[in-house]
Amino acid sequence: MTSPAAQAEAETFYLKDYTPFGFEVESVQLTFRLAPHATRVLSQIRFTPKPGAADPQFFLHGEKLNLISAKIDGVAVSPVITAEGLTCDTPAEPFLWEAEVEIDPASNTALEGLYMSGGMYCTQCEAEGFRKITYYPDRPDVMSTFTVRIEGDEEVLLSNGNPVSQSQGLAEWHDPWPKPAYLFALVAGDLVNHPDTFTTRSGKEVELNIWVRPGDEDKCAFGMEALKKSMTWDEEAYGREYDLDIFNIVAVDDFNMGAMENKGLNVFNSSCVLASPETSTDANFERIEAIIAHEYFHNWTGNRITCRDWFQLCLKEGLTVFRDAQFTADMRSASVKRISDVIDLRARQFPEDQGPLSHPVRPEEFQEINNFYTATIYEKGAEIIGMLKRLVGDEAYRKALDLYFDRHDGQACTIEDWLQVFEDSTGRDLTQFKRWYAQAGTPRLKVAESFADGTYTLTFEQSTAPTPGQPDKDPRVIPIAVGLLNGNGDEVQPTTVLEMTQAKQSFTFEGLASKPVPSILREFSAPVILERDTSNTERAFLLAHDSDLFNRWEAGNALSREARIAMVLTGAAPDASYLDALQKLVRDDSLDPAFRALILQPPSQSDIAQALFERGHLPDPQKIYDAAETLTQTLAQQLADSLPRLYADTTVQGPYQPDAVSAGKRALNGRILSLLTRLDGGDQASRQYDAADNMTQQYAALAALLTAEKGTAQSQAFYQQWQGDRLVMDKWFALQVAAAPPEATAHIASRLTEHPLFTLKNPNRFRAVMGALAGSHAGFHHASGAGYQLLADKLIALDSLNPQTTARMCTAFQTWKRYDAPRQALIRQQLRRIKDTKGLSRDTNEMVSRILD
Ligand code: 0A1
Ligand code: ZN
Repeated sequence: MTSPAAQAEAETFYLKDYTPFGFEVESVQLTFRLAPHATRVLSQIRFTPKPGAADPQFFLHGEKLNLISAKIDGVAVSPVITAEGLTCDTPAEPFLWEAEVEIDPASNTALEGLYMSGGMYCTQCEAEGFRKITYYPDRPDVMSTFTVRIEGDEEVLLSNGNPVSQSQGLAEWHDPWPKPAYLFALVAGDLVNHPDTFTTRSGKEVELNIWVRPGDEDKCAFGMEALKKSMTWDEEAYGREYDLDIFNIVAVDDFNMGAMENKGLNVFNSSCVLASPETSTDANFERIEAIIAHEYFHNWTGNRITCRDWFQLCLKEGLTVFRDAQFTADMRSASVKRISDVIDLRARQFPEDQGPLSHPVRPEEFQEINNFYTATIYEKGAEIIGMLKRLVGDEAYRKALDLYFDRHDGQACTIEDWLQVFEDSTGRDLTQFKRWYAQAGTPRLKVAESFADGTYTLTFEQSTAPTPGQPDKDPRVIPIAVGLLNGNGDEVQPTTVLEMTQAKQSFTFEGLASKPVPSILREFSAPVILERDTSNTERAFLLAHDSDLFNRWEAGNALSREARIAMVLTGAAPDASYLDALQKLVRDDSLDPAFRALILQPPSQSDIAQALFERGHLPDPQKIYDAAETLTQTLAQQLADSLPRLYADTTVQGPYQPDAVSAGKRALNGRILSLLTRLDGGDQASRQYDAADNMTQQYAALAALLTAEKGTAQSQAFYQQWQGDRLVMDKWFALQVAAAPPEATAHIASRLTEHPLFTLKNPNRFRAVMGALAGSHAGFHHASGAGYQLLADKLIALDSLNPQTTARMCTAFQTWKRYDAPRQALIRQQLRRIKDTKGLSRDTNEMVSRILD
């Protein structure tokens, strides 16, 4: 156990200190003798010293390993061992390192390295888990081929690459593609598979499998189709083919993240791969399709070309998120995907970028890399690539990517390598653009306009507030997509991309008959906060006429936000023109139902709190909640006459299909049902609950009922029906917390943590309850402080079992400085209590310290 004083001195790693490893790893041969509490791992690794290496020390990472023996060229050696690894004298010539270690997967609750989940063995090595399996230079720039022998009683024994031999109790795998250790994987269990095949465009036949626990085999078909679609899409959109004889996916119940792209052996949180109409909602289906695509796309962007060091994480993650977003846009509706992504960016990345955890997309220092798998690295990283593509154009983007794959295949690269490819293939100088990677914080973009003699001028001013360690910011390159509309709503200037490079810059449009209405930042062409003095009339005009669907939604979103803010600040009634505009859109059958559902989705209460804070008001979570309730109630009443018909028109008939069109209709139908439930006492929702033959409708009905403080019987029935299904039970746990009124949220969450099916050991279950608590704005921030206290209690309890999930959940506190002094005091008290916990993990200590700063 580390003392709090020792934690404060946790080592910080710096990008500027990068030094290559002093040895080449020629080959890795591993043997696993599996046993739950005493697995033996034998390694045979061929090292070649690099002549003239800057760091000639032979250091192998290793944590919590019991070293049984170590040999160099067959002769026993006695390395110097510390908590982080070992060092040893080595020959000046190539040599063979052999070690045997013992590890205890059954006691590994941190779910990093080799662990057990539901009786099966599995691994998670990103970012630094391999060092918990054996001694190794566990850094992404050390790449080697791996041969793996697994000895175990389990029916299925899997590792990376292609199978070499399989027999009872033994399997051997060889991965011909050199890879870093973080992509290593091993799975062993009594699993069943859903098999298929895929023929690549050059005619190579690939065996595909989704491996699951017996009983889950009927939940694999959708994931398999998503995998095949992803393989085809990557060939067509990026010219990338799969490169092994086999591609395995395994579903695991206990997993810290969504999924992991291990070479040829992707490991998935079961919630991100298992799907059936009866147990999964439309949102689950869409997410599963996107995550399968994401992990598959990593095969090129991450695996074939990997990161030199973890500071470059966005190199693989930003690009792969960007690619999976393109895929989803192609498979479903591009504008709906863009709107959903921006909602998510604002909900998760903007608060991070504007608070104490703000960091550059390419950070320059960290203590615990696991804390940097953030919305900034992933989602803002993807936004940067979107901007780059917009600036250079589609064709040049594709050419640059071809060059990237050609030039860097098999390498561990940096952001400099990535940008160089664009510079070389387009002739552009990207020095200023690179600031997007180096500077943290969300830029604000102020807009002013003028019109004279047919010339319309837009003047933009950019600024970024200081962020931790970065007091001053330089202007960035901002692509601003703009269109202009005349007073009839016709487009007089189609979308054009203005390239802003200065702190303040004007752009003119000539030859206009009258002052136009601008549609600025179409498709959300840059991750910035637009500040413009504009009227609700103009917003309503754009909501009705803009040809850019994103900006149409944005106008509606702004109207809704302003209506709520006015209600909170002045107690005003809901804005009538906003309600009118909304009603028109909801009834407009020419619009995509998925888009109409998004228009009906109110801005989150946390967004309203942030907007109030930015305007100099202390957000009162209860008032924000009350305003949201009143607005929804008023909308329901105004739409009262048309709701039954709208409900009937949007009800999808026939057997459930998870396609985007049906899902969009059901999304709208669900919104209408929740409005209807406010008026009919829950009759329609109860009927829907009883008749539902799919989880989307069953869940929507239960959610509508519980939110209206009804549905006790249905909730019990749901429990009876689904108590044996882990993933559905996560929904049951989460929904009760999410639907609770603010004063009861913490109490209900607390009660659920006493439920026999609650466990700290399963991250999905923990997140279901505690994530729902943190996500319930008014409930979590209830003035009693009960929400803060409960979360802190559970984080303290979880930390000694699973530091990674604990640390991630600490982000619930990151917005604390928005709130009033009493709430800040309550939160500070809980953060201090966590920080003072004896033996606190490095992960959690880093997060809490940064949030408190
Ligand atoms: N690379 C995976 C996600 C992942 C990241 C970190 C992990 O442990 C710290 C585990 C998984 C992805 O992007 O899908
Ligand atoms: Zn990823």
